[in-house]
Amino acid sequence: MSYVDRVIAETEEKNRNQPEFLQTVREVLNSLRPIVDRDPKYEKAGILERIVEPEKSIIFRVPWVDDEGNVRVNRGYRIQFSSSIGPYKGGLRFHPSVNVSIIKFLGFEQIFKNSLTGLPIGGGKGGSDFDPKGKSDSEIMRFCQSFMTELYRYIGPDTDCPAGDIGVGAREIGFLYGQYKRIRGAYEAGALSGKGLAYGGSLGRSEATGYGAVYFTEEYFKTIGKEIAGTTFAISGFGNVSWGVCKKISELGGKVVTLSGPDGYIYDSEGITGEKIDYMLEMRASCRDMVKDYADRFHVEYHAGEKPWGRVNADIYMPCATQNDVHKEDAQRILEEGHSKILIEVANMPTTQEAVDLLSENGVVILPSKAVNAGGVAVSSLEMSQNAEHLSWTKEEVDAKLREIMQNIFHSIDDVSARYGCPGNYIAGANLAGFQKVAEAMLAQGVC
Ligand code: NDP
Ligand code: 2IT
Repeated sequence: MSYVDRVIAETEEKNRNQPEFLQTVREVLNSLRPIVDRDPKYEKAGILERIVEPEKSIIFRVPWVDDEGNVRVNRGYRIQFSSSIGPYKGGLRFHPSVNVSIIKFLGFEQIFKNSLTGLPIGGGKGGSDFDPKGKSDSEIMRFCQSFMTELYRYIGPDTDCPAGDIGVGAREIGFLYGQYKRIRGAYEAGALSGKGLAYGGSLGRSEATGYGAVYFTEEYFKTIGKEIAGTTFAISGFGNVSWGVCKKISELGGKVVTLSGPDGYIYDSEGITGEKIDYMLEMRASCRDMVKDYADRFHVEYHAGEKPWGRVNADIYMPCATQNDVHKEDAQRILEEGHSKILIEVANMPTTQEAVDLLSENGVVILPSKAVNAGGVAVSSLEMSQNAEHLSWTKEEVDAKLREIMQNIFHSIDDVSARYGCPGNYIAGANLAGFQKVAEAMLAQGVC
C-alpha cells in the first residue's frame, strides 16, 4: 500500500463520522502523490500522519441567557491545526450545522490556503452551532461574551488569531474583541482580525475575499484571453463574500446575474449593480435569510427551492455560499446547459467530489477555493501586521498588496501543476504548492 493510501485509510478509520473532514483529506492527500511518493523522507518523518491530526482541539460549553431570561447552551470549537509556518489563523463560523467535522474540514483547508498566501500564518478554525438568525443584538452580544470568556486563554497575536466566517461579521467581531480586551487587560489588537476601522481593523478587509477572488479570476483570464468586462457570472449566496464579488465584478464591467439563499435563487438579467449591491447588505442585516426579498424589491425572476447551476445562461459559475453547494446533478445540468466551461470556487469546498470528477472529466476548468478565496485571510494577515506596527495602511496600499498576492497565488499553482505533470489541474496545483512550504517547515522543525 502506498504511503498516501495508508494515511487515508488510517484517517478514515479514526474519523469515521466526519464526512466533510474526510472529503478534504482524500482530495488533498491524493493530489500530493507526486511529492510524497517520490521521496521517502516524507514517510520517514511522518509528515502526512502529523498533518491530518490537529495540534490541539478545544471544545467548550457556551452558556448564555436569552432575552426572556432562559438559559441556553451551545457548543464552542477552536481547532488549532498547524502552527508550522506561523500562529494559527482562520475564521469562526456560527451556524446550526457546525460540528467537529465541519470545523476540521475548514481548519485543514486553511493550512494550505494560508501557506499559498506566502504570509507567515498557520491553520485553524473555530465556531459554534449557535444560530444568529432571529437573535437580538443583546443576545448576540451575550453569546459572544460567553464564547470569548472561554476562548481567550487559547488565542493571542502570536498564538492564534480568529476572524469571521459564515454568521460572524463586523458586529460579532466587535463583541468578541471587547470581551477579549476586558479579560486580558491589554490592547492586543492582533488577537482578532476583521475588526472595525475605529479599533484596529484594516481598510479593505470586508471586501477582501470577494475582491481577491475577482483579482485571481482576472489573472487566470489573461491565460485564456478573457476579461471580466463583458463576462456574465452566476453566483450563489448573498453574504459578505458574494457582496464583495458583485462589487468588484460590476466595477470592472462584468455582470453578475444570480444570487441564492436557502429559499431559492433570483435571476436579474440586467446585472447586480449600484443600489442592488447595497441592498444585499440590508438583506443580510435583516436576518430574514430570504433571497426572495431581492426579487420582490427589484421585480426580477425568483425560483423557489432551486439553485442557479446550469439553469441560466452564464459564462462562469461561482459558488459563494457554503460547502457542497454544487452536487453531481448540478454538475450534470451545467454540462447539459453547455455554455460555461469554467467553475470558480469561492466558498470553502463548495463542490462535492462527484461533481468535481464529472466536471473535470468533461473539460470544465475548476479554480479551487483554497486559492481563490485566500484574499480574505491574506488581508487578515495584513491587519495583524498593521496592528503589530501600530499603524494603518491606506486602502490603496492594502488593495495593491491583495492584488499582488492573488496574482502570485495563481502563478504559483499554475507553475506547480505543470511541474508535477498535471498542467491545468489547479486543484492539484493548489494542494501541492500549499503543501511544499508547510512540509519544508515540518521537516526542519523535527518531530513536533
Ligand atoms: P455569510 O454568513 O456572510 O454568508 C453565507 C451565505 O451562505 C449566506 O447566504 C447563507 O445563508 C448561506 N449559507 C450558509 N450556510 C448554509 C447552508 N448550510 N445551506 C445553505 N446556505 C447556507 O458568510 P460569508 O459570505 O463570509 O462566507 C461564504 C463562504 O465563503 C463560506 O464558505 C466561507 O467559509 C467562505 N469564506 C469566507 C471568508 C470571509 O472572509 N468571510 C474568507 C474565505 C472564505 P444562511 O445563513 O441563511 O444559510
Ligand atoms: O475561510 C477563510 O479563509 C476565512 N473565513 C477567513 C479567515 C481569516 O482569518 O480571515
